[in-house]
Amino acid sequence: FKDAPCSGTSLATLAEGFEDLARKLESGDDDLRLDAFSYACSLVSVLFGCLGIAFKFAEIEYVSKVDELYEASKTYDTLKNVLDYDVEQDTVKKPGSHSRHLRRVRLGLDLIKALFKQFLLSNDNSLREAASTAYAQTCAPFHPWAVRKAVGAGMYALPTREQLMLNLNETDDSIQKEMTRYIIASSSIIDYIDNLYTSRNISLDW
Ligand code: 1PZ
Repeated sequence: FKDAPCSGTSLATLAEGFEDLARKLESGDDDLRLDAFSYACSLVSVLFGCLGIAFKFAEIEYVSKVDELYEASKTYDTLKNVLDYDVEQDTVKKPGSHSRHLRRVRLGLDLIKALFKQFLLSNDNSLREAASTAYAQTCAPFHPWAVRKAVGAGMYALPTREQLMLNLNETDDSIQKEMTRYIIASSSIIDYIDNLYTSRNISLDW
């Protein structure tokens, strides 16, 4: 995943990646390819460099799951193939299964979406409120106590809003534009993934 074509900032590349996926769905292709999906997910990496050392474990956690899904794309063409295989084997929620990884990566995409939304709602120079709210809305309900505690502690080490914009090489206007693009595009991908589970009678309470 190292050589992403870069037409603008990395945040623009991230937004583009998810818009590409969303366009595929819009054009009536409802069988998303796993390689294309994991490529878009890998573009999130731009954010990790900006978060500081406290979130190194979030990076390791997220990246290893995306990498594993990319490896799986050599065996399974599409997201549906992954779900169908795990349903058949009764391994959807099994630790380490592709369907479980997909669910976890989807949590990460939703966290970023919520974070961008909070970022756009407030002018606070500290990102702690925005990040805490986003985490509470998305991942926290599915994380054990120890993980929630560690994330809470890491929130004190976040960069400021100004530092984040500087790191991402964005202005007030451009960051608003790119975050909005990601929020819209990722929403349809998140809904699509949720539907893969619910349409197979798998609840989303895990
Ligand atoms: C400025 C932005 C600040 C946002 C900070 C939010 C940080 C969230 C940190 C999340 C840490 C996840 C730690 C590990 C969780 C694991 O217990 C679970 C279960 O894994 P399994 O049992 O299936 O092996 N893993 C997950 O839920 C994956 C969630 C990935 C979240 C990655 C964060 C992505 C992006 C943040 C970047 C802005």
